[in-house]
Amino acid sequence: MRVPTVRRVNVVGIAAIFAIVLLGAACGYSPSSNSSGTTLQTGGADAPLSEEAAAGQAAFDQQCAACHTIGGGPLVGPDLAGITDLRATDWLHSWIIDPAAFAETDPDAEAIFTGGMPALGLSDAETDEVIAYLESTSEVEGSSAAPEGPRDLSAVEFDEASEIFFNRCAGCHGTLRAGATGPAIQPEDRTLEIGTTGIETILTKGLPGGMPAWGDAGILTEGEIDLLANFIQLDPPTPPPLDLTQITESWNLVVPVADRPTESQTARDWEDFTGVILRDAGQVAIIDAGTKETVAVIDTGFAVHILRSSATGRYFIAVGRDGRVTMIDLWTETPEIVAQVQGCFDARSVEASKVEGFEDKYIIEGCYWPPQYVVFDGQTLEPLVVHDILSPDINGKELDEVRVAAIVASHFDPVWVMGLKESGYVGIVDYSQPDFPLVKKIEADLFLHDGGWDHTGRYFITAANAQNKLMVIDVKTQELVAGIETGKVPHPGRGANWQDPEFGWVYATTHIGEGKLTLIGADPEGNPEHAWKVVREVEIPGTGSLFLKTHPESQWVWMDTALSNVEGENQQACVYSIEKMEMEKCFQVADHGTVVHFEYNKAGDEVWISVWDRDGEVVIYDDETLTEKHRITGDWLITPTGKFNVFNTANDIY
Ligand code: DHE
Repeated sequence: MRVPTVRRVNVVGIAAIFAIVLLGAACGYSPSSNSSGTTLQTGGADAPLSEEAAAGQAAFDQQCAACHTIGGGPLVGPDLAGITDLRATDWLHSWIIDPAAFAETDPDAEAIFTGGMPALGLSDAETDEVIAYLESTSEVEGSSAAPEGPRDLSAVEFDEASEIFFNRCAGCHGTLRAGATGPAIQPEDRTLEIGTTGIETILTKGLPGGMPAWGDAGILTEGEIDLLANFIQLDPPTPPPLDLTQITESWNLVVPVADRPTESQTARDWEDFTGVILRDAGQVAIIDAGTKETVAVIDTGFAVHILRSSATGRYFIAVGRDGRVTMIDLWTETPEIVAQVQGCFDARSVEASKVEGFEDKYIIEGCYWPPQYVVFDGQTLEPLVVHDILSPDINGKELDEVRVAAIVASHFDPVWVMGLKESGYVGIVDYSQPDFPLVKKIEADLFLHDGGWDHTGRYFITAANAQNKLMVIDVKTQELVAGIETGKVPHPGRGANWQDPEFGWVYATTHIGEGKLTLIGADPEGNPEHAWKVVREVEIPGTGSLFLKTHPESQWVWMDTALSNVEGENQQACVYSIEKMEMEKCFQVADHGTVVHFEYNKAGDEVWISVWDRDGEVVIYDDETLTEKHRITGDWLITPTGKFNVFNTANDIY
């Protein structure tokens, strides 16, 4: 019998919600005990189970019981009582092995396949064992009992549940629960059907592919799971708007421009500072990449997500999940906050104006909620304008929620380019025009997430992760030039650019949904025959990759497998050789936490890697020899995630 892999969820929680996208409300992982309280019969009429059926029962408990009961009524999936009378063994076998593939060949399977049930990765023998177990329960009667609906929540409980939802669920499922990276979980089309017990089971035990086991991982208490299970069967609260007046009220100009130094006051090479996000501490550590000394640890607010650099590199701009933007001056003797403002209630992206003549002039923040972007003064963060981005999607479907995903700043034109997640458009904002209008909306695909520039800075390449595609936008002509299927749930971060010995310039992504590095041709002028086509696919030992990185000086490409469910795989880094055009090696970076995200120093001869843990570390490797050079540790290094070198971030080097 296959030993089920240990289901591991980041102690830091939020990361794992990425992978919900893989399966939507798919089934597979289950409680080892019948904690859902449903009737799980074992063999009917007291008959002892055969060895095969007993093995099948264990597999059923592990892989199926989070979604199915036998006689306990429907959960996420149907009650399977009597299933072996209804379907032939061969049919069941093909279905369990790979429902999606089977649905393509069998009309009955096609008629019932909703996309929810995943291939469980069972072998033929294991599948036969599960079927033997199902046969052993053939006398169990199905239940038509309707799932238990929600109880009323008091106002205090409702508020508490809203906050838990915002912190743990909204990032993937959407504030209004319409789905994006994760599936839609609105009452009418999902959660009432699953019912309280089913939802509690899922929240406790998780689902394969990444829905975190919030309960088993000790992140949510039983009480919180009870609140959440009821809350998501009730209509979502309408989140409030945030207009320019309110945003301006939140604005805090800590150090006016006149009081700031006119030249750098530090003897250090501030262009080689690396900002490290300390996610759960709500802080940013600024480390001198030359000396490895920590220059400052700055409070930036709740779950800070990314840093970007102003065009000159003088300012770091942080954005947190609470929508707060923080501007940090690196020219003071010790880096310090000079301005702060809250442009959104929920946000993931921020960027500076970068074209000549507009250096350090403006900042844009993209909101997850409300559906808007906000432009600020690039020296003071004074709010200048707010623009609504709510619209129907590219297929004409009306939407209540559109979130701004990645934003990049062109180095050639006075524009910001941003992915509009739910609507599937790439928007172009012209910051040379009064009022900073959205001048163009280019149809791309659903749901846009992260992305970056090609090596020339002309093409914006972004993941449409629900379509398993990279979308390529020519920012010069403001047109979509390609949509390329790369693999299951591409997640490039900003991506990586290098010259492949055979295909010339390429752009690459890894994937959350499969262990694969995919290279696409990215040289339409020099190598037009390969442009915007998959030119190379390289297996990565481990799935759930979030980030990859290289540098013009490097012969390597580094990648993580941060969301792998296989014990230990989430603590490895893998290195691809550009020269040999193959994976060089994967190795353990740490024996704790989750290994995630890479950044080079300014010279491009060191790679910095985060060990995302309460006892966090930043491990620095020599990029030539691939050997460990330095390890930054300390009580203060709490949950390090993204790292951003000033020079590389200002110049979009990746
Ligand atoms: Fe991120 C980039 C959204 C979870 C670390 N993340 C981005 C971007 C978006 C985004 C839209 C691109 C910004 C840009 O370029 O302008 N991230 C989301 C989510 O919606 C999601 C899935 C769930 C959530 O609720 O936040 C999510 N992200 C995570 C994490 O769990 C990570 C690993 C840790 C954390 O901070 O919560 C994480 N995201 C990062 C990092 C980047 C990022 C480090 C920047 C990568 C880079 O090299 O530029």
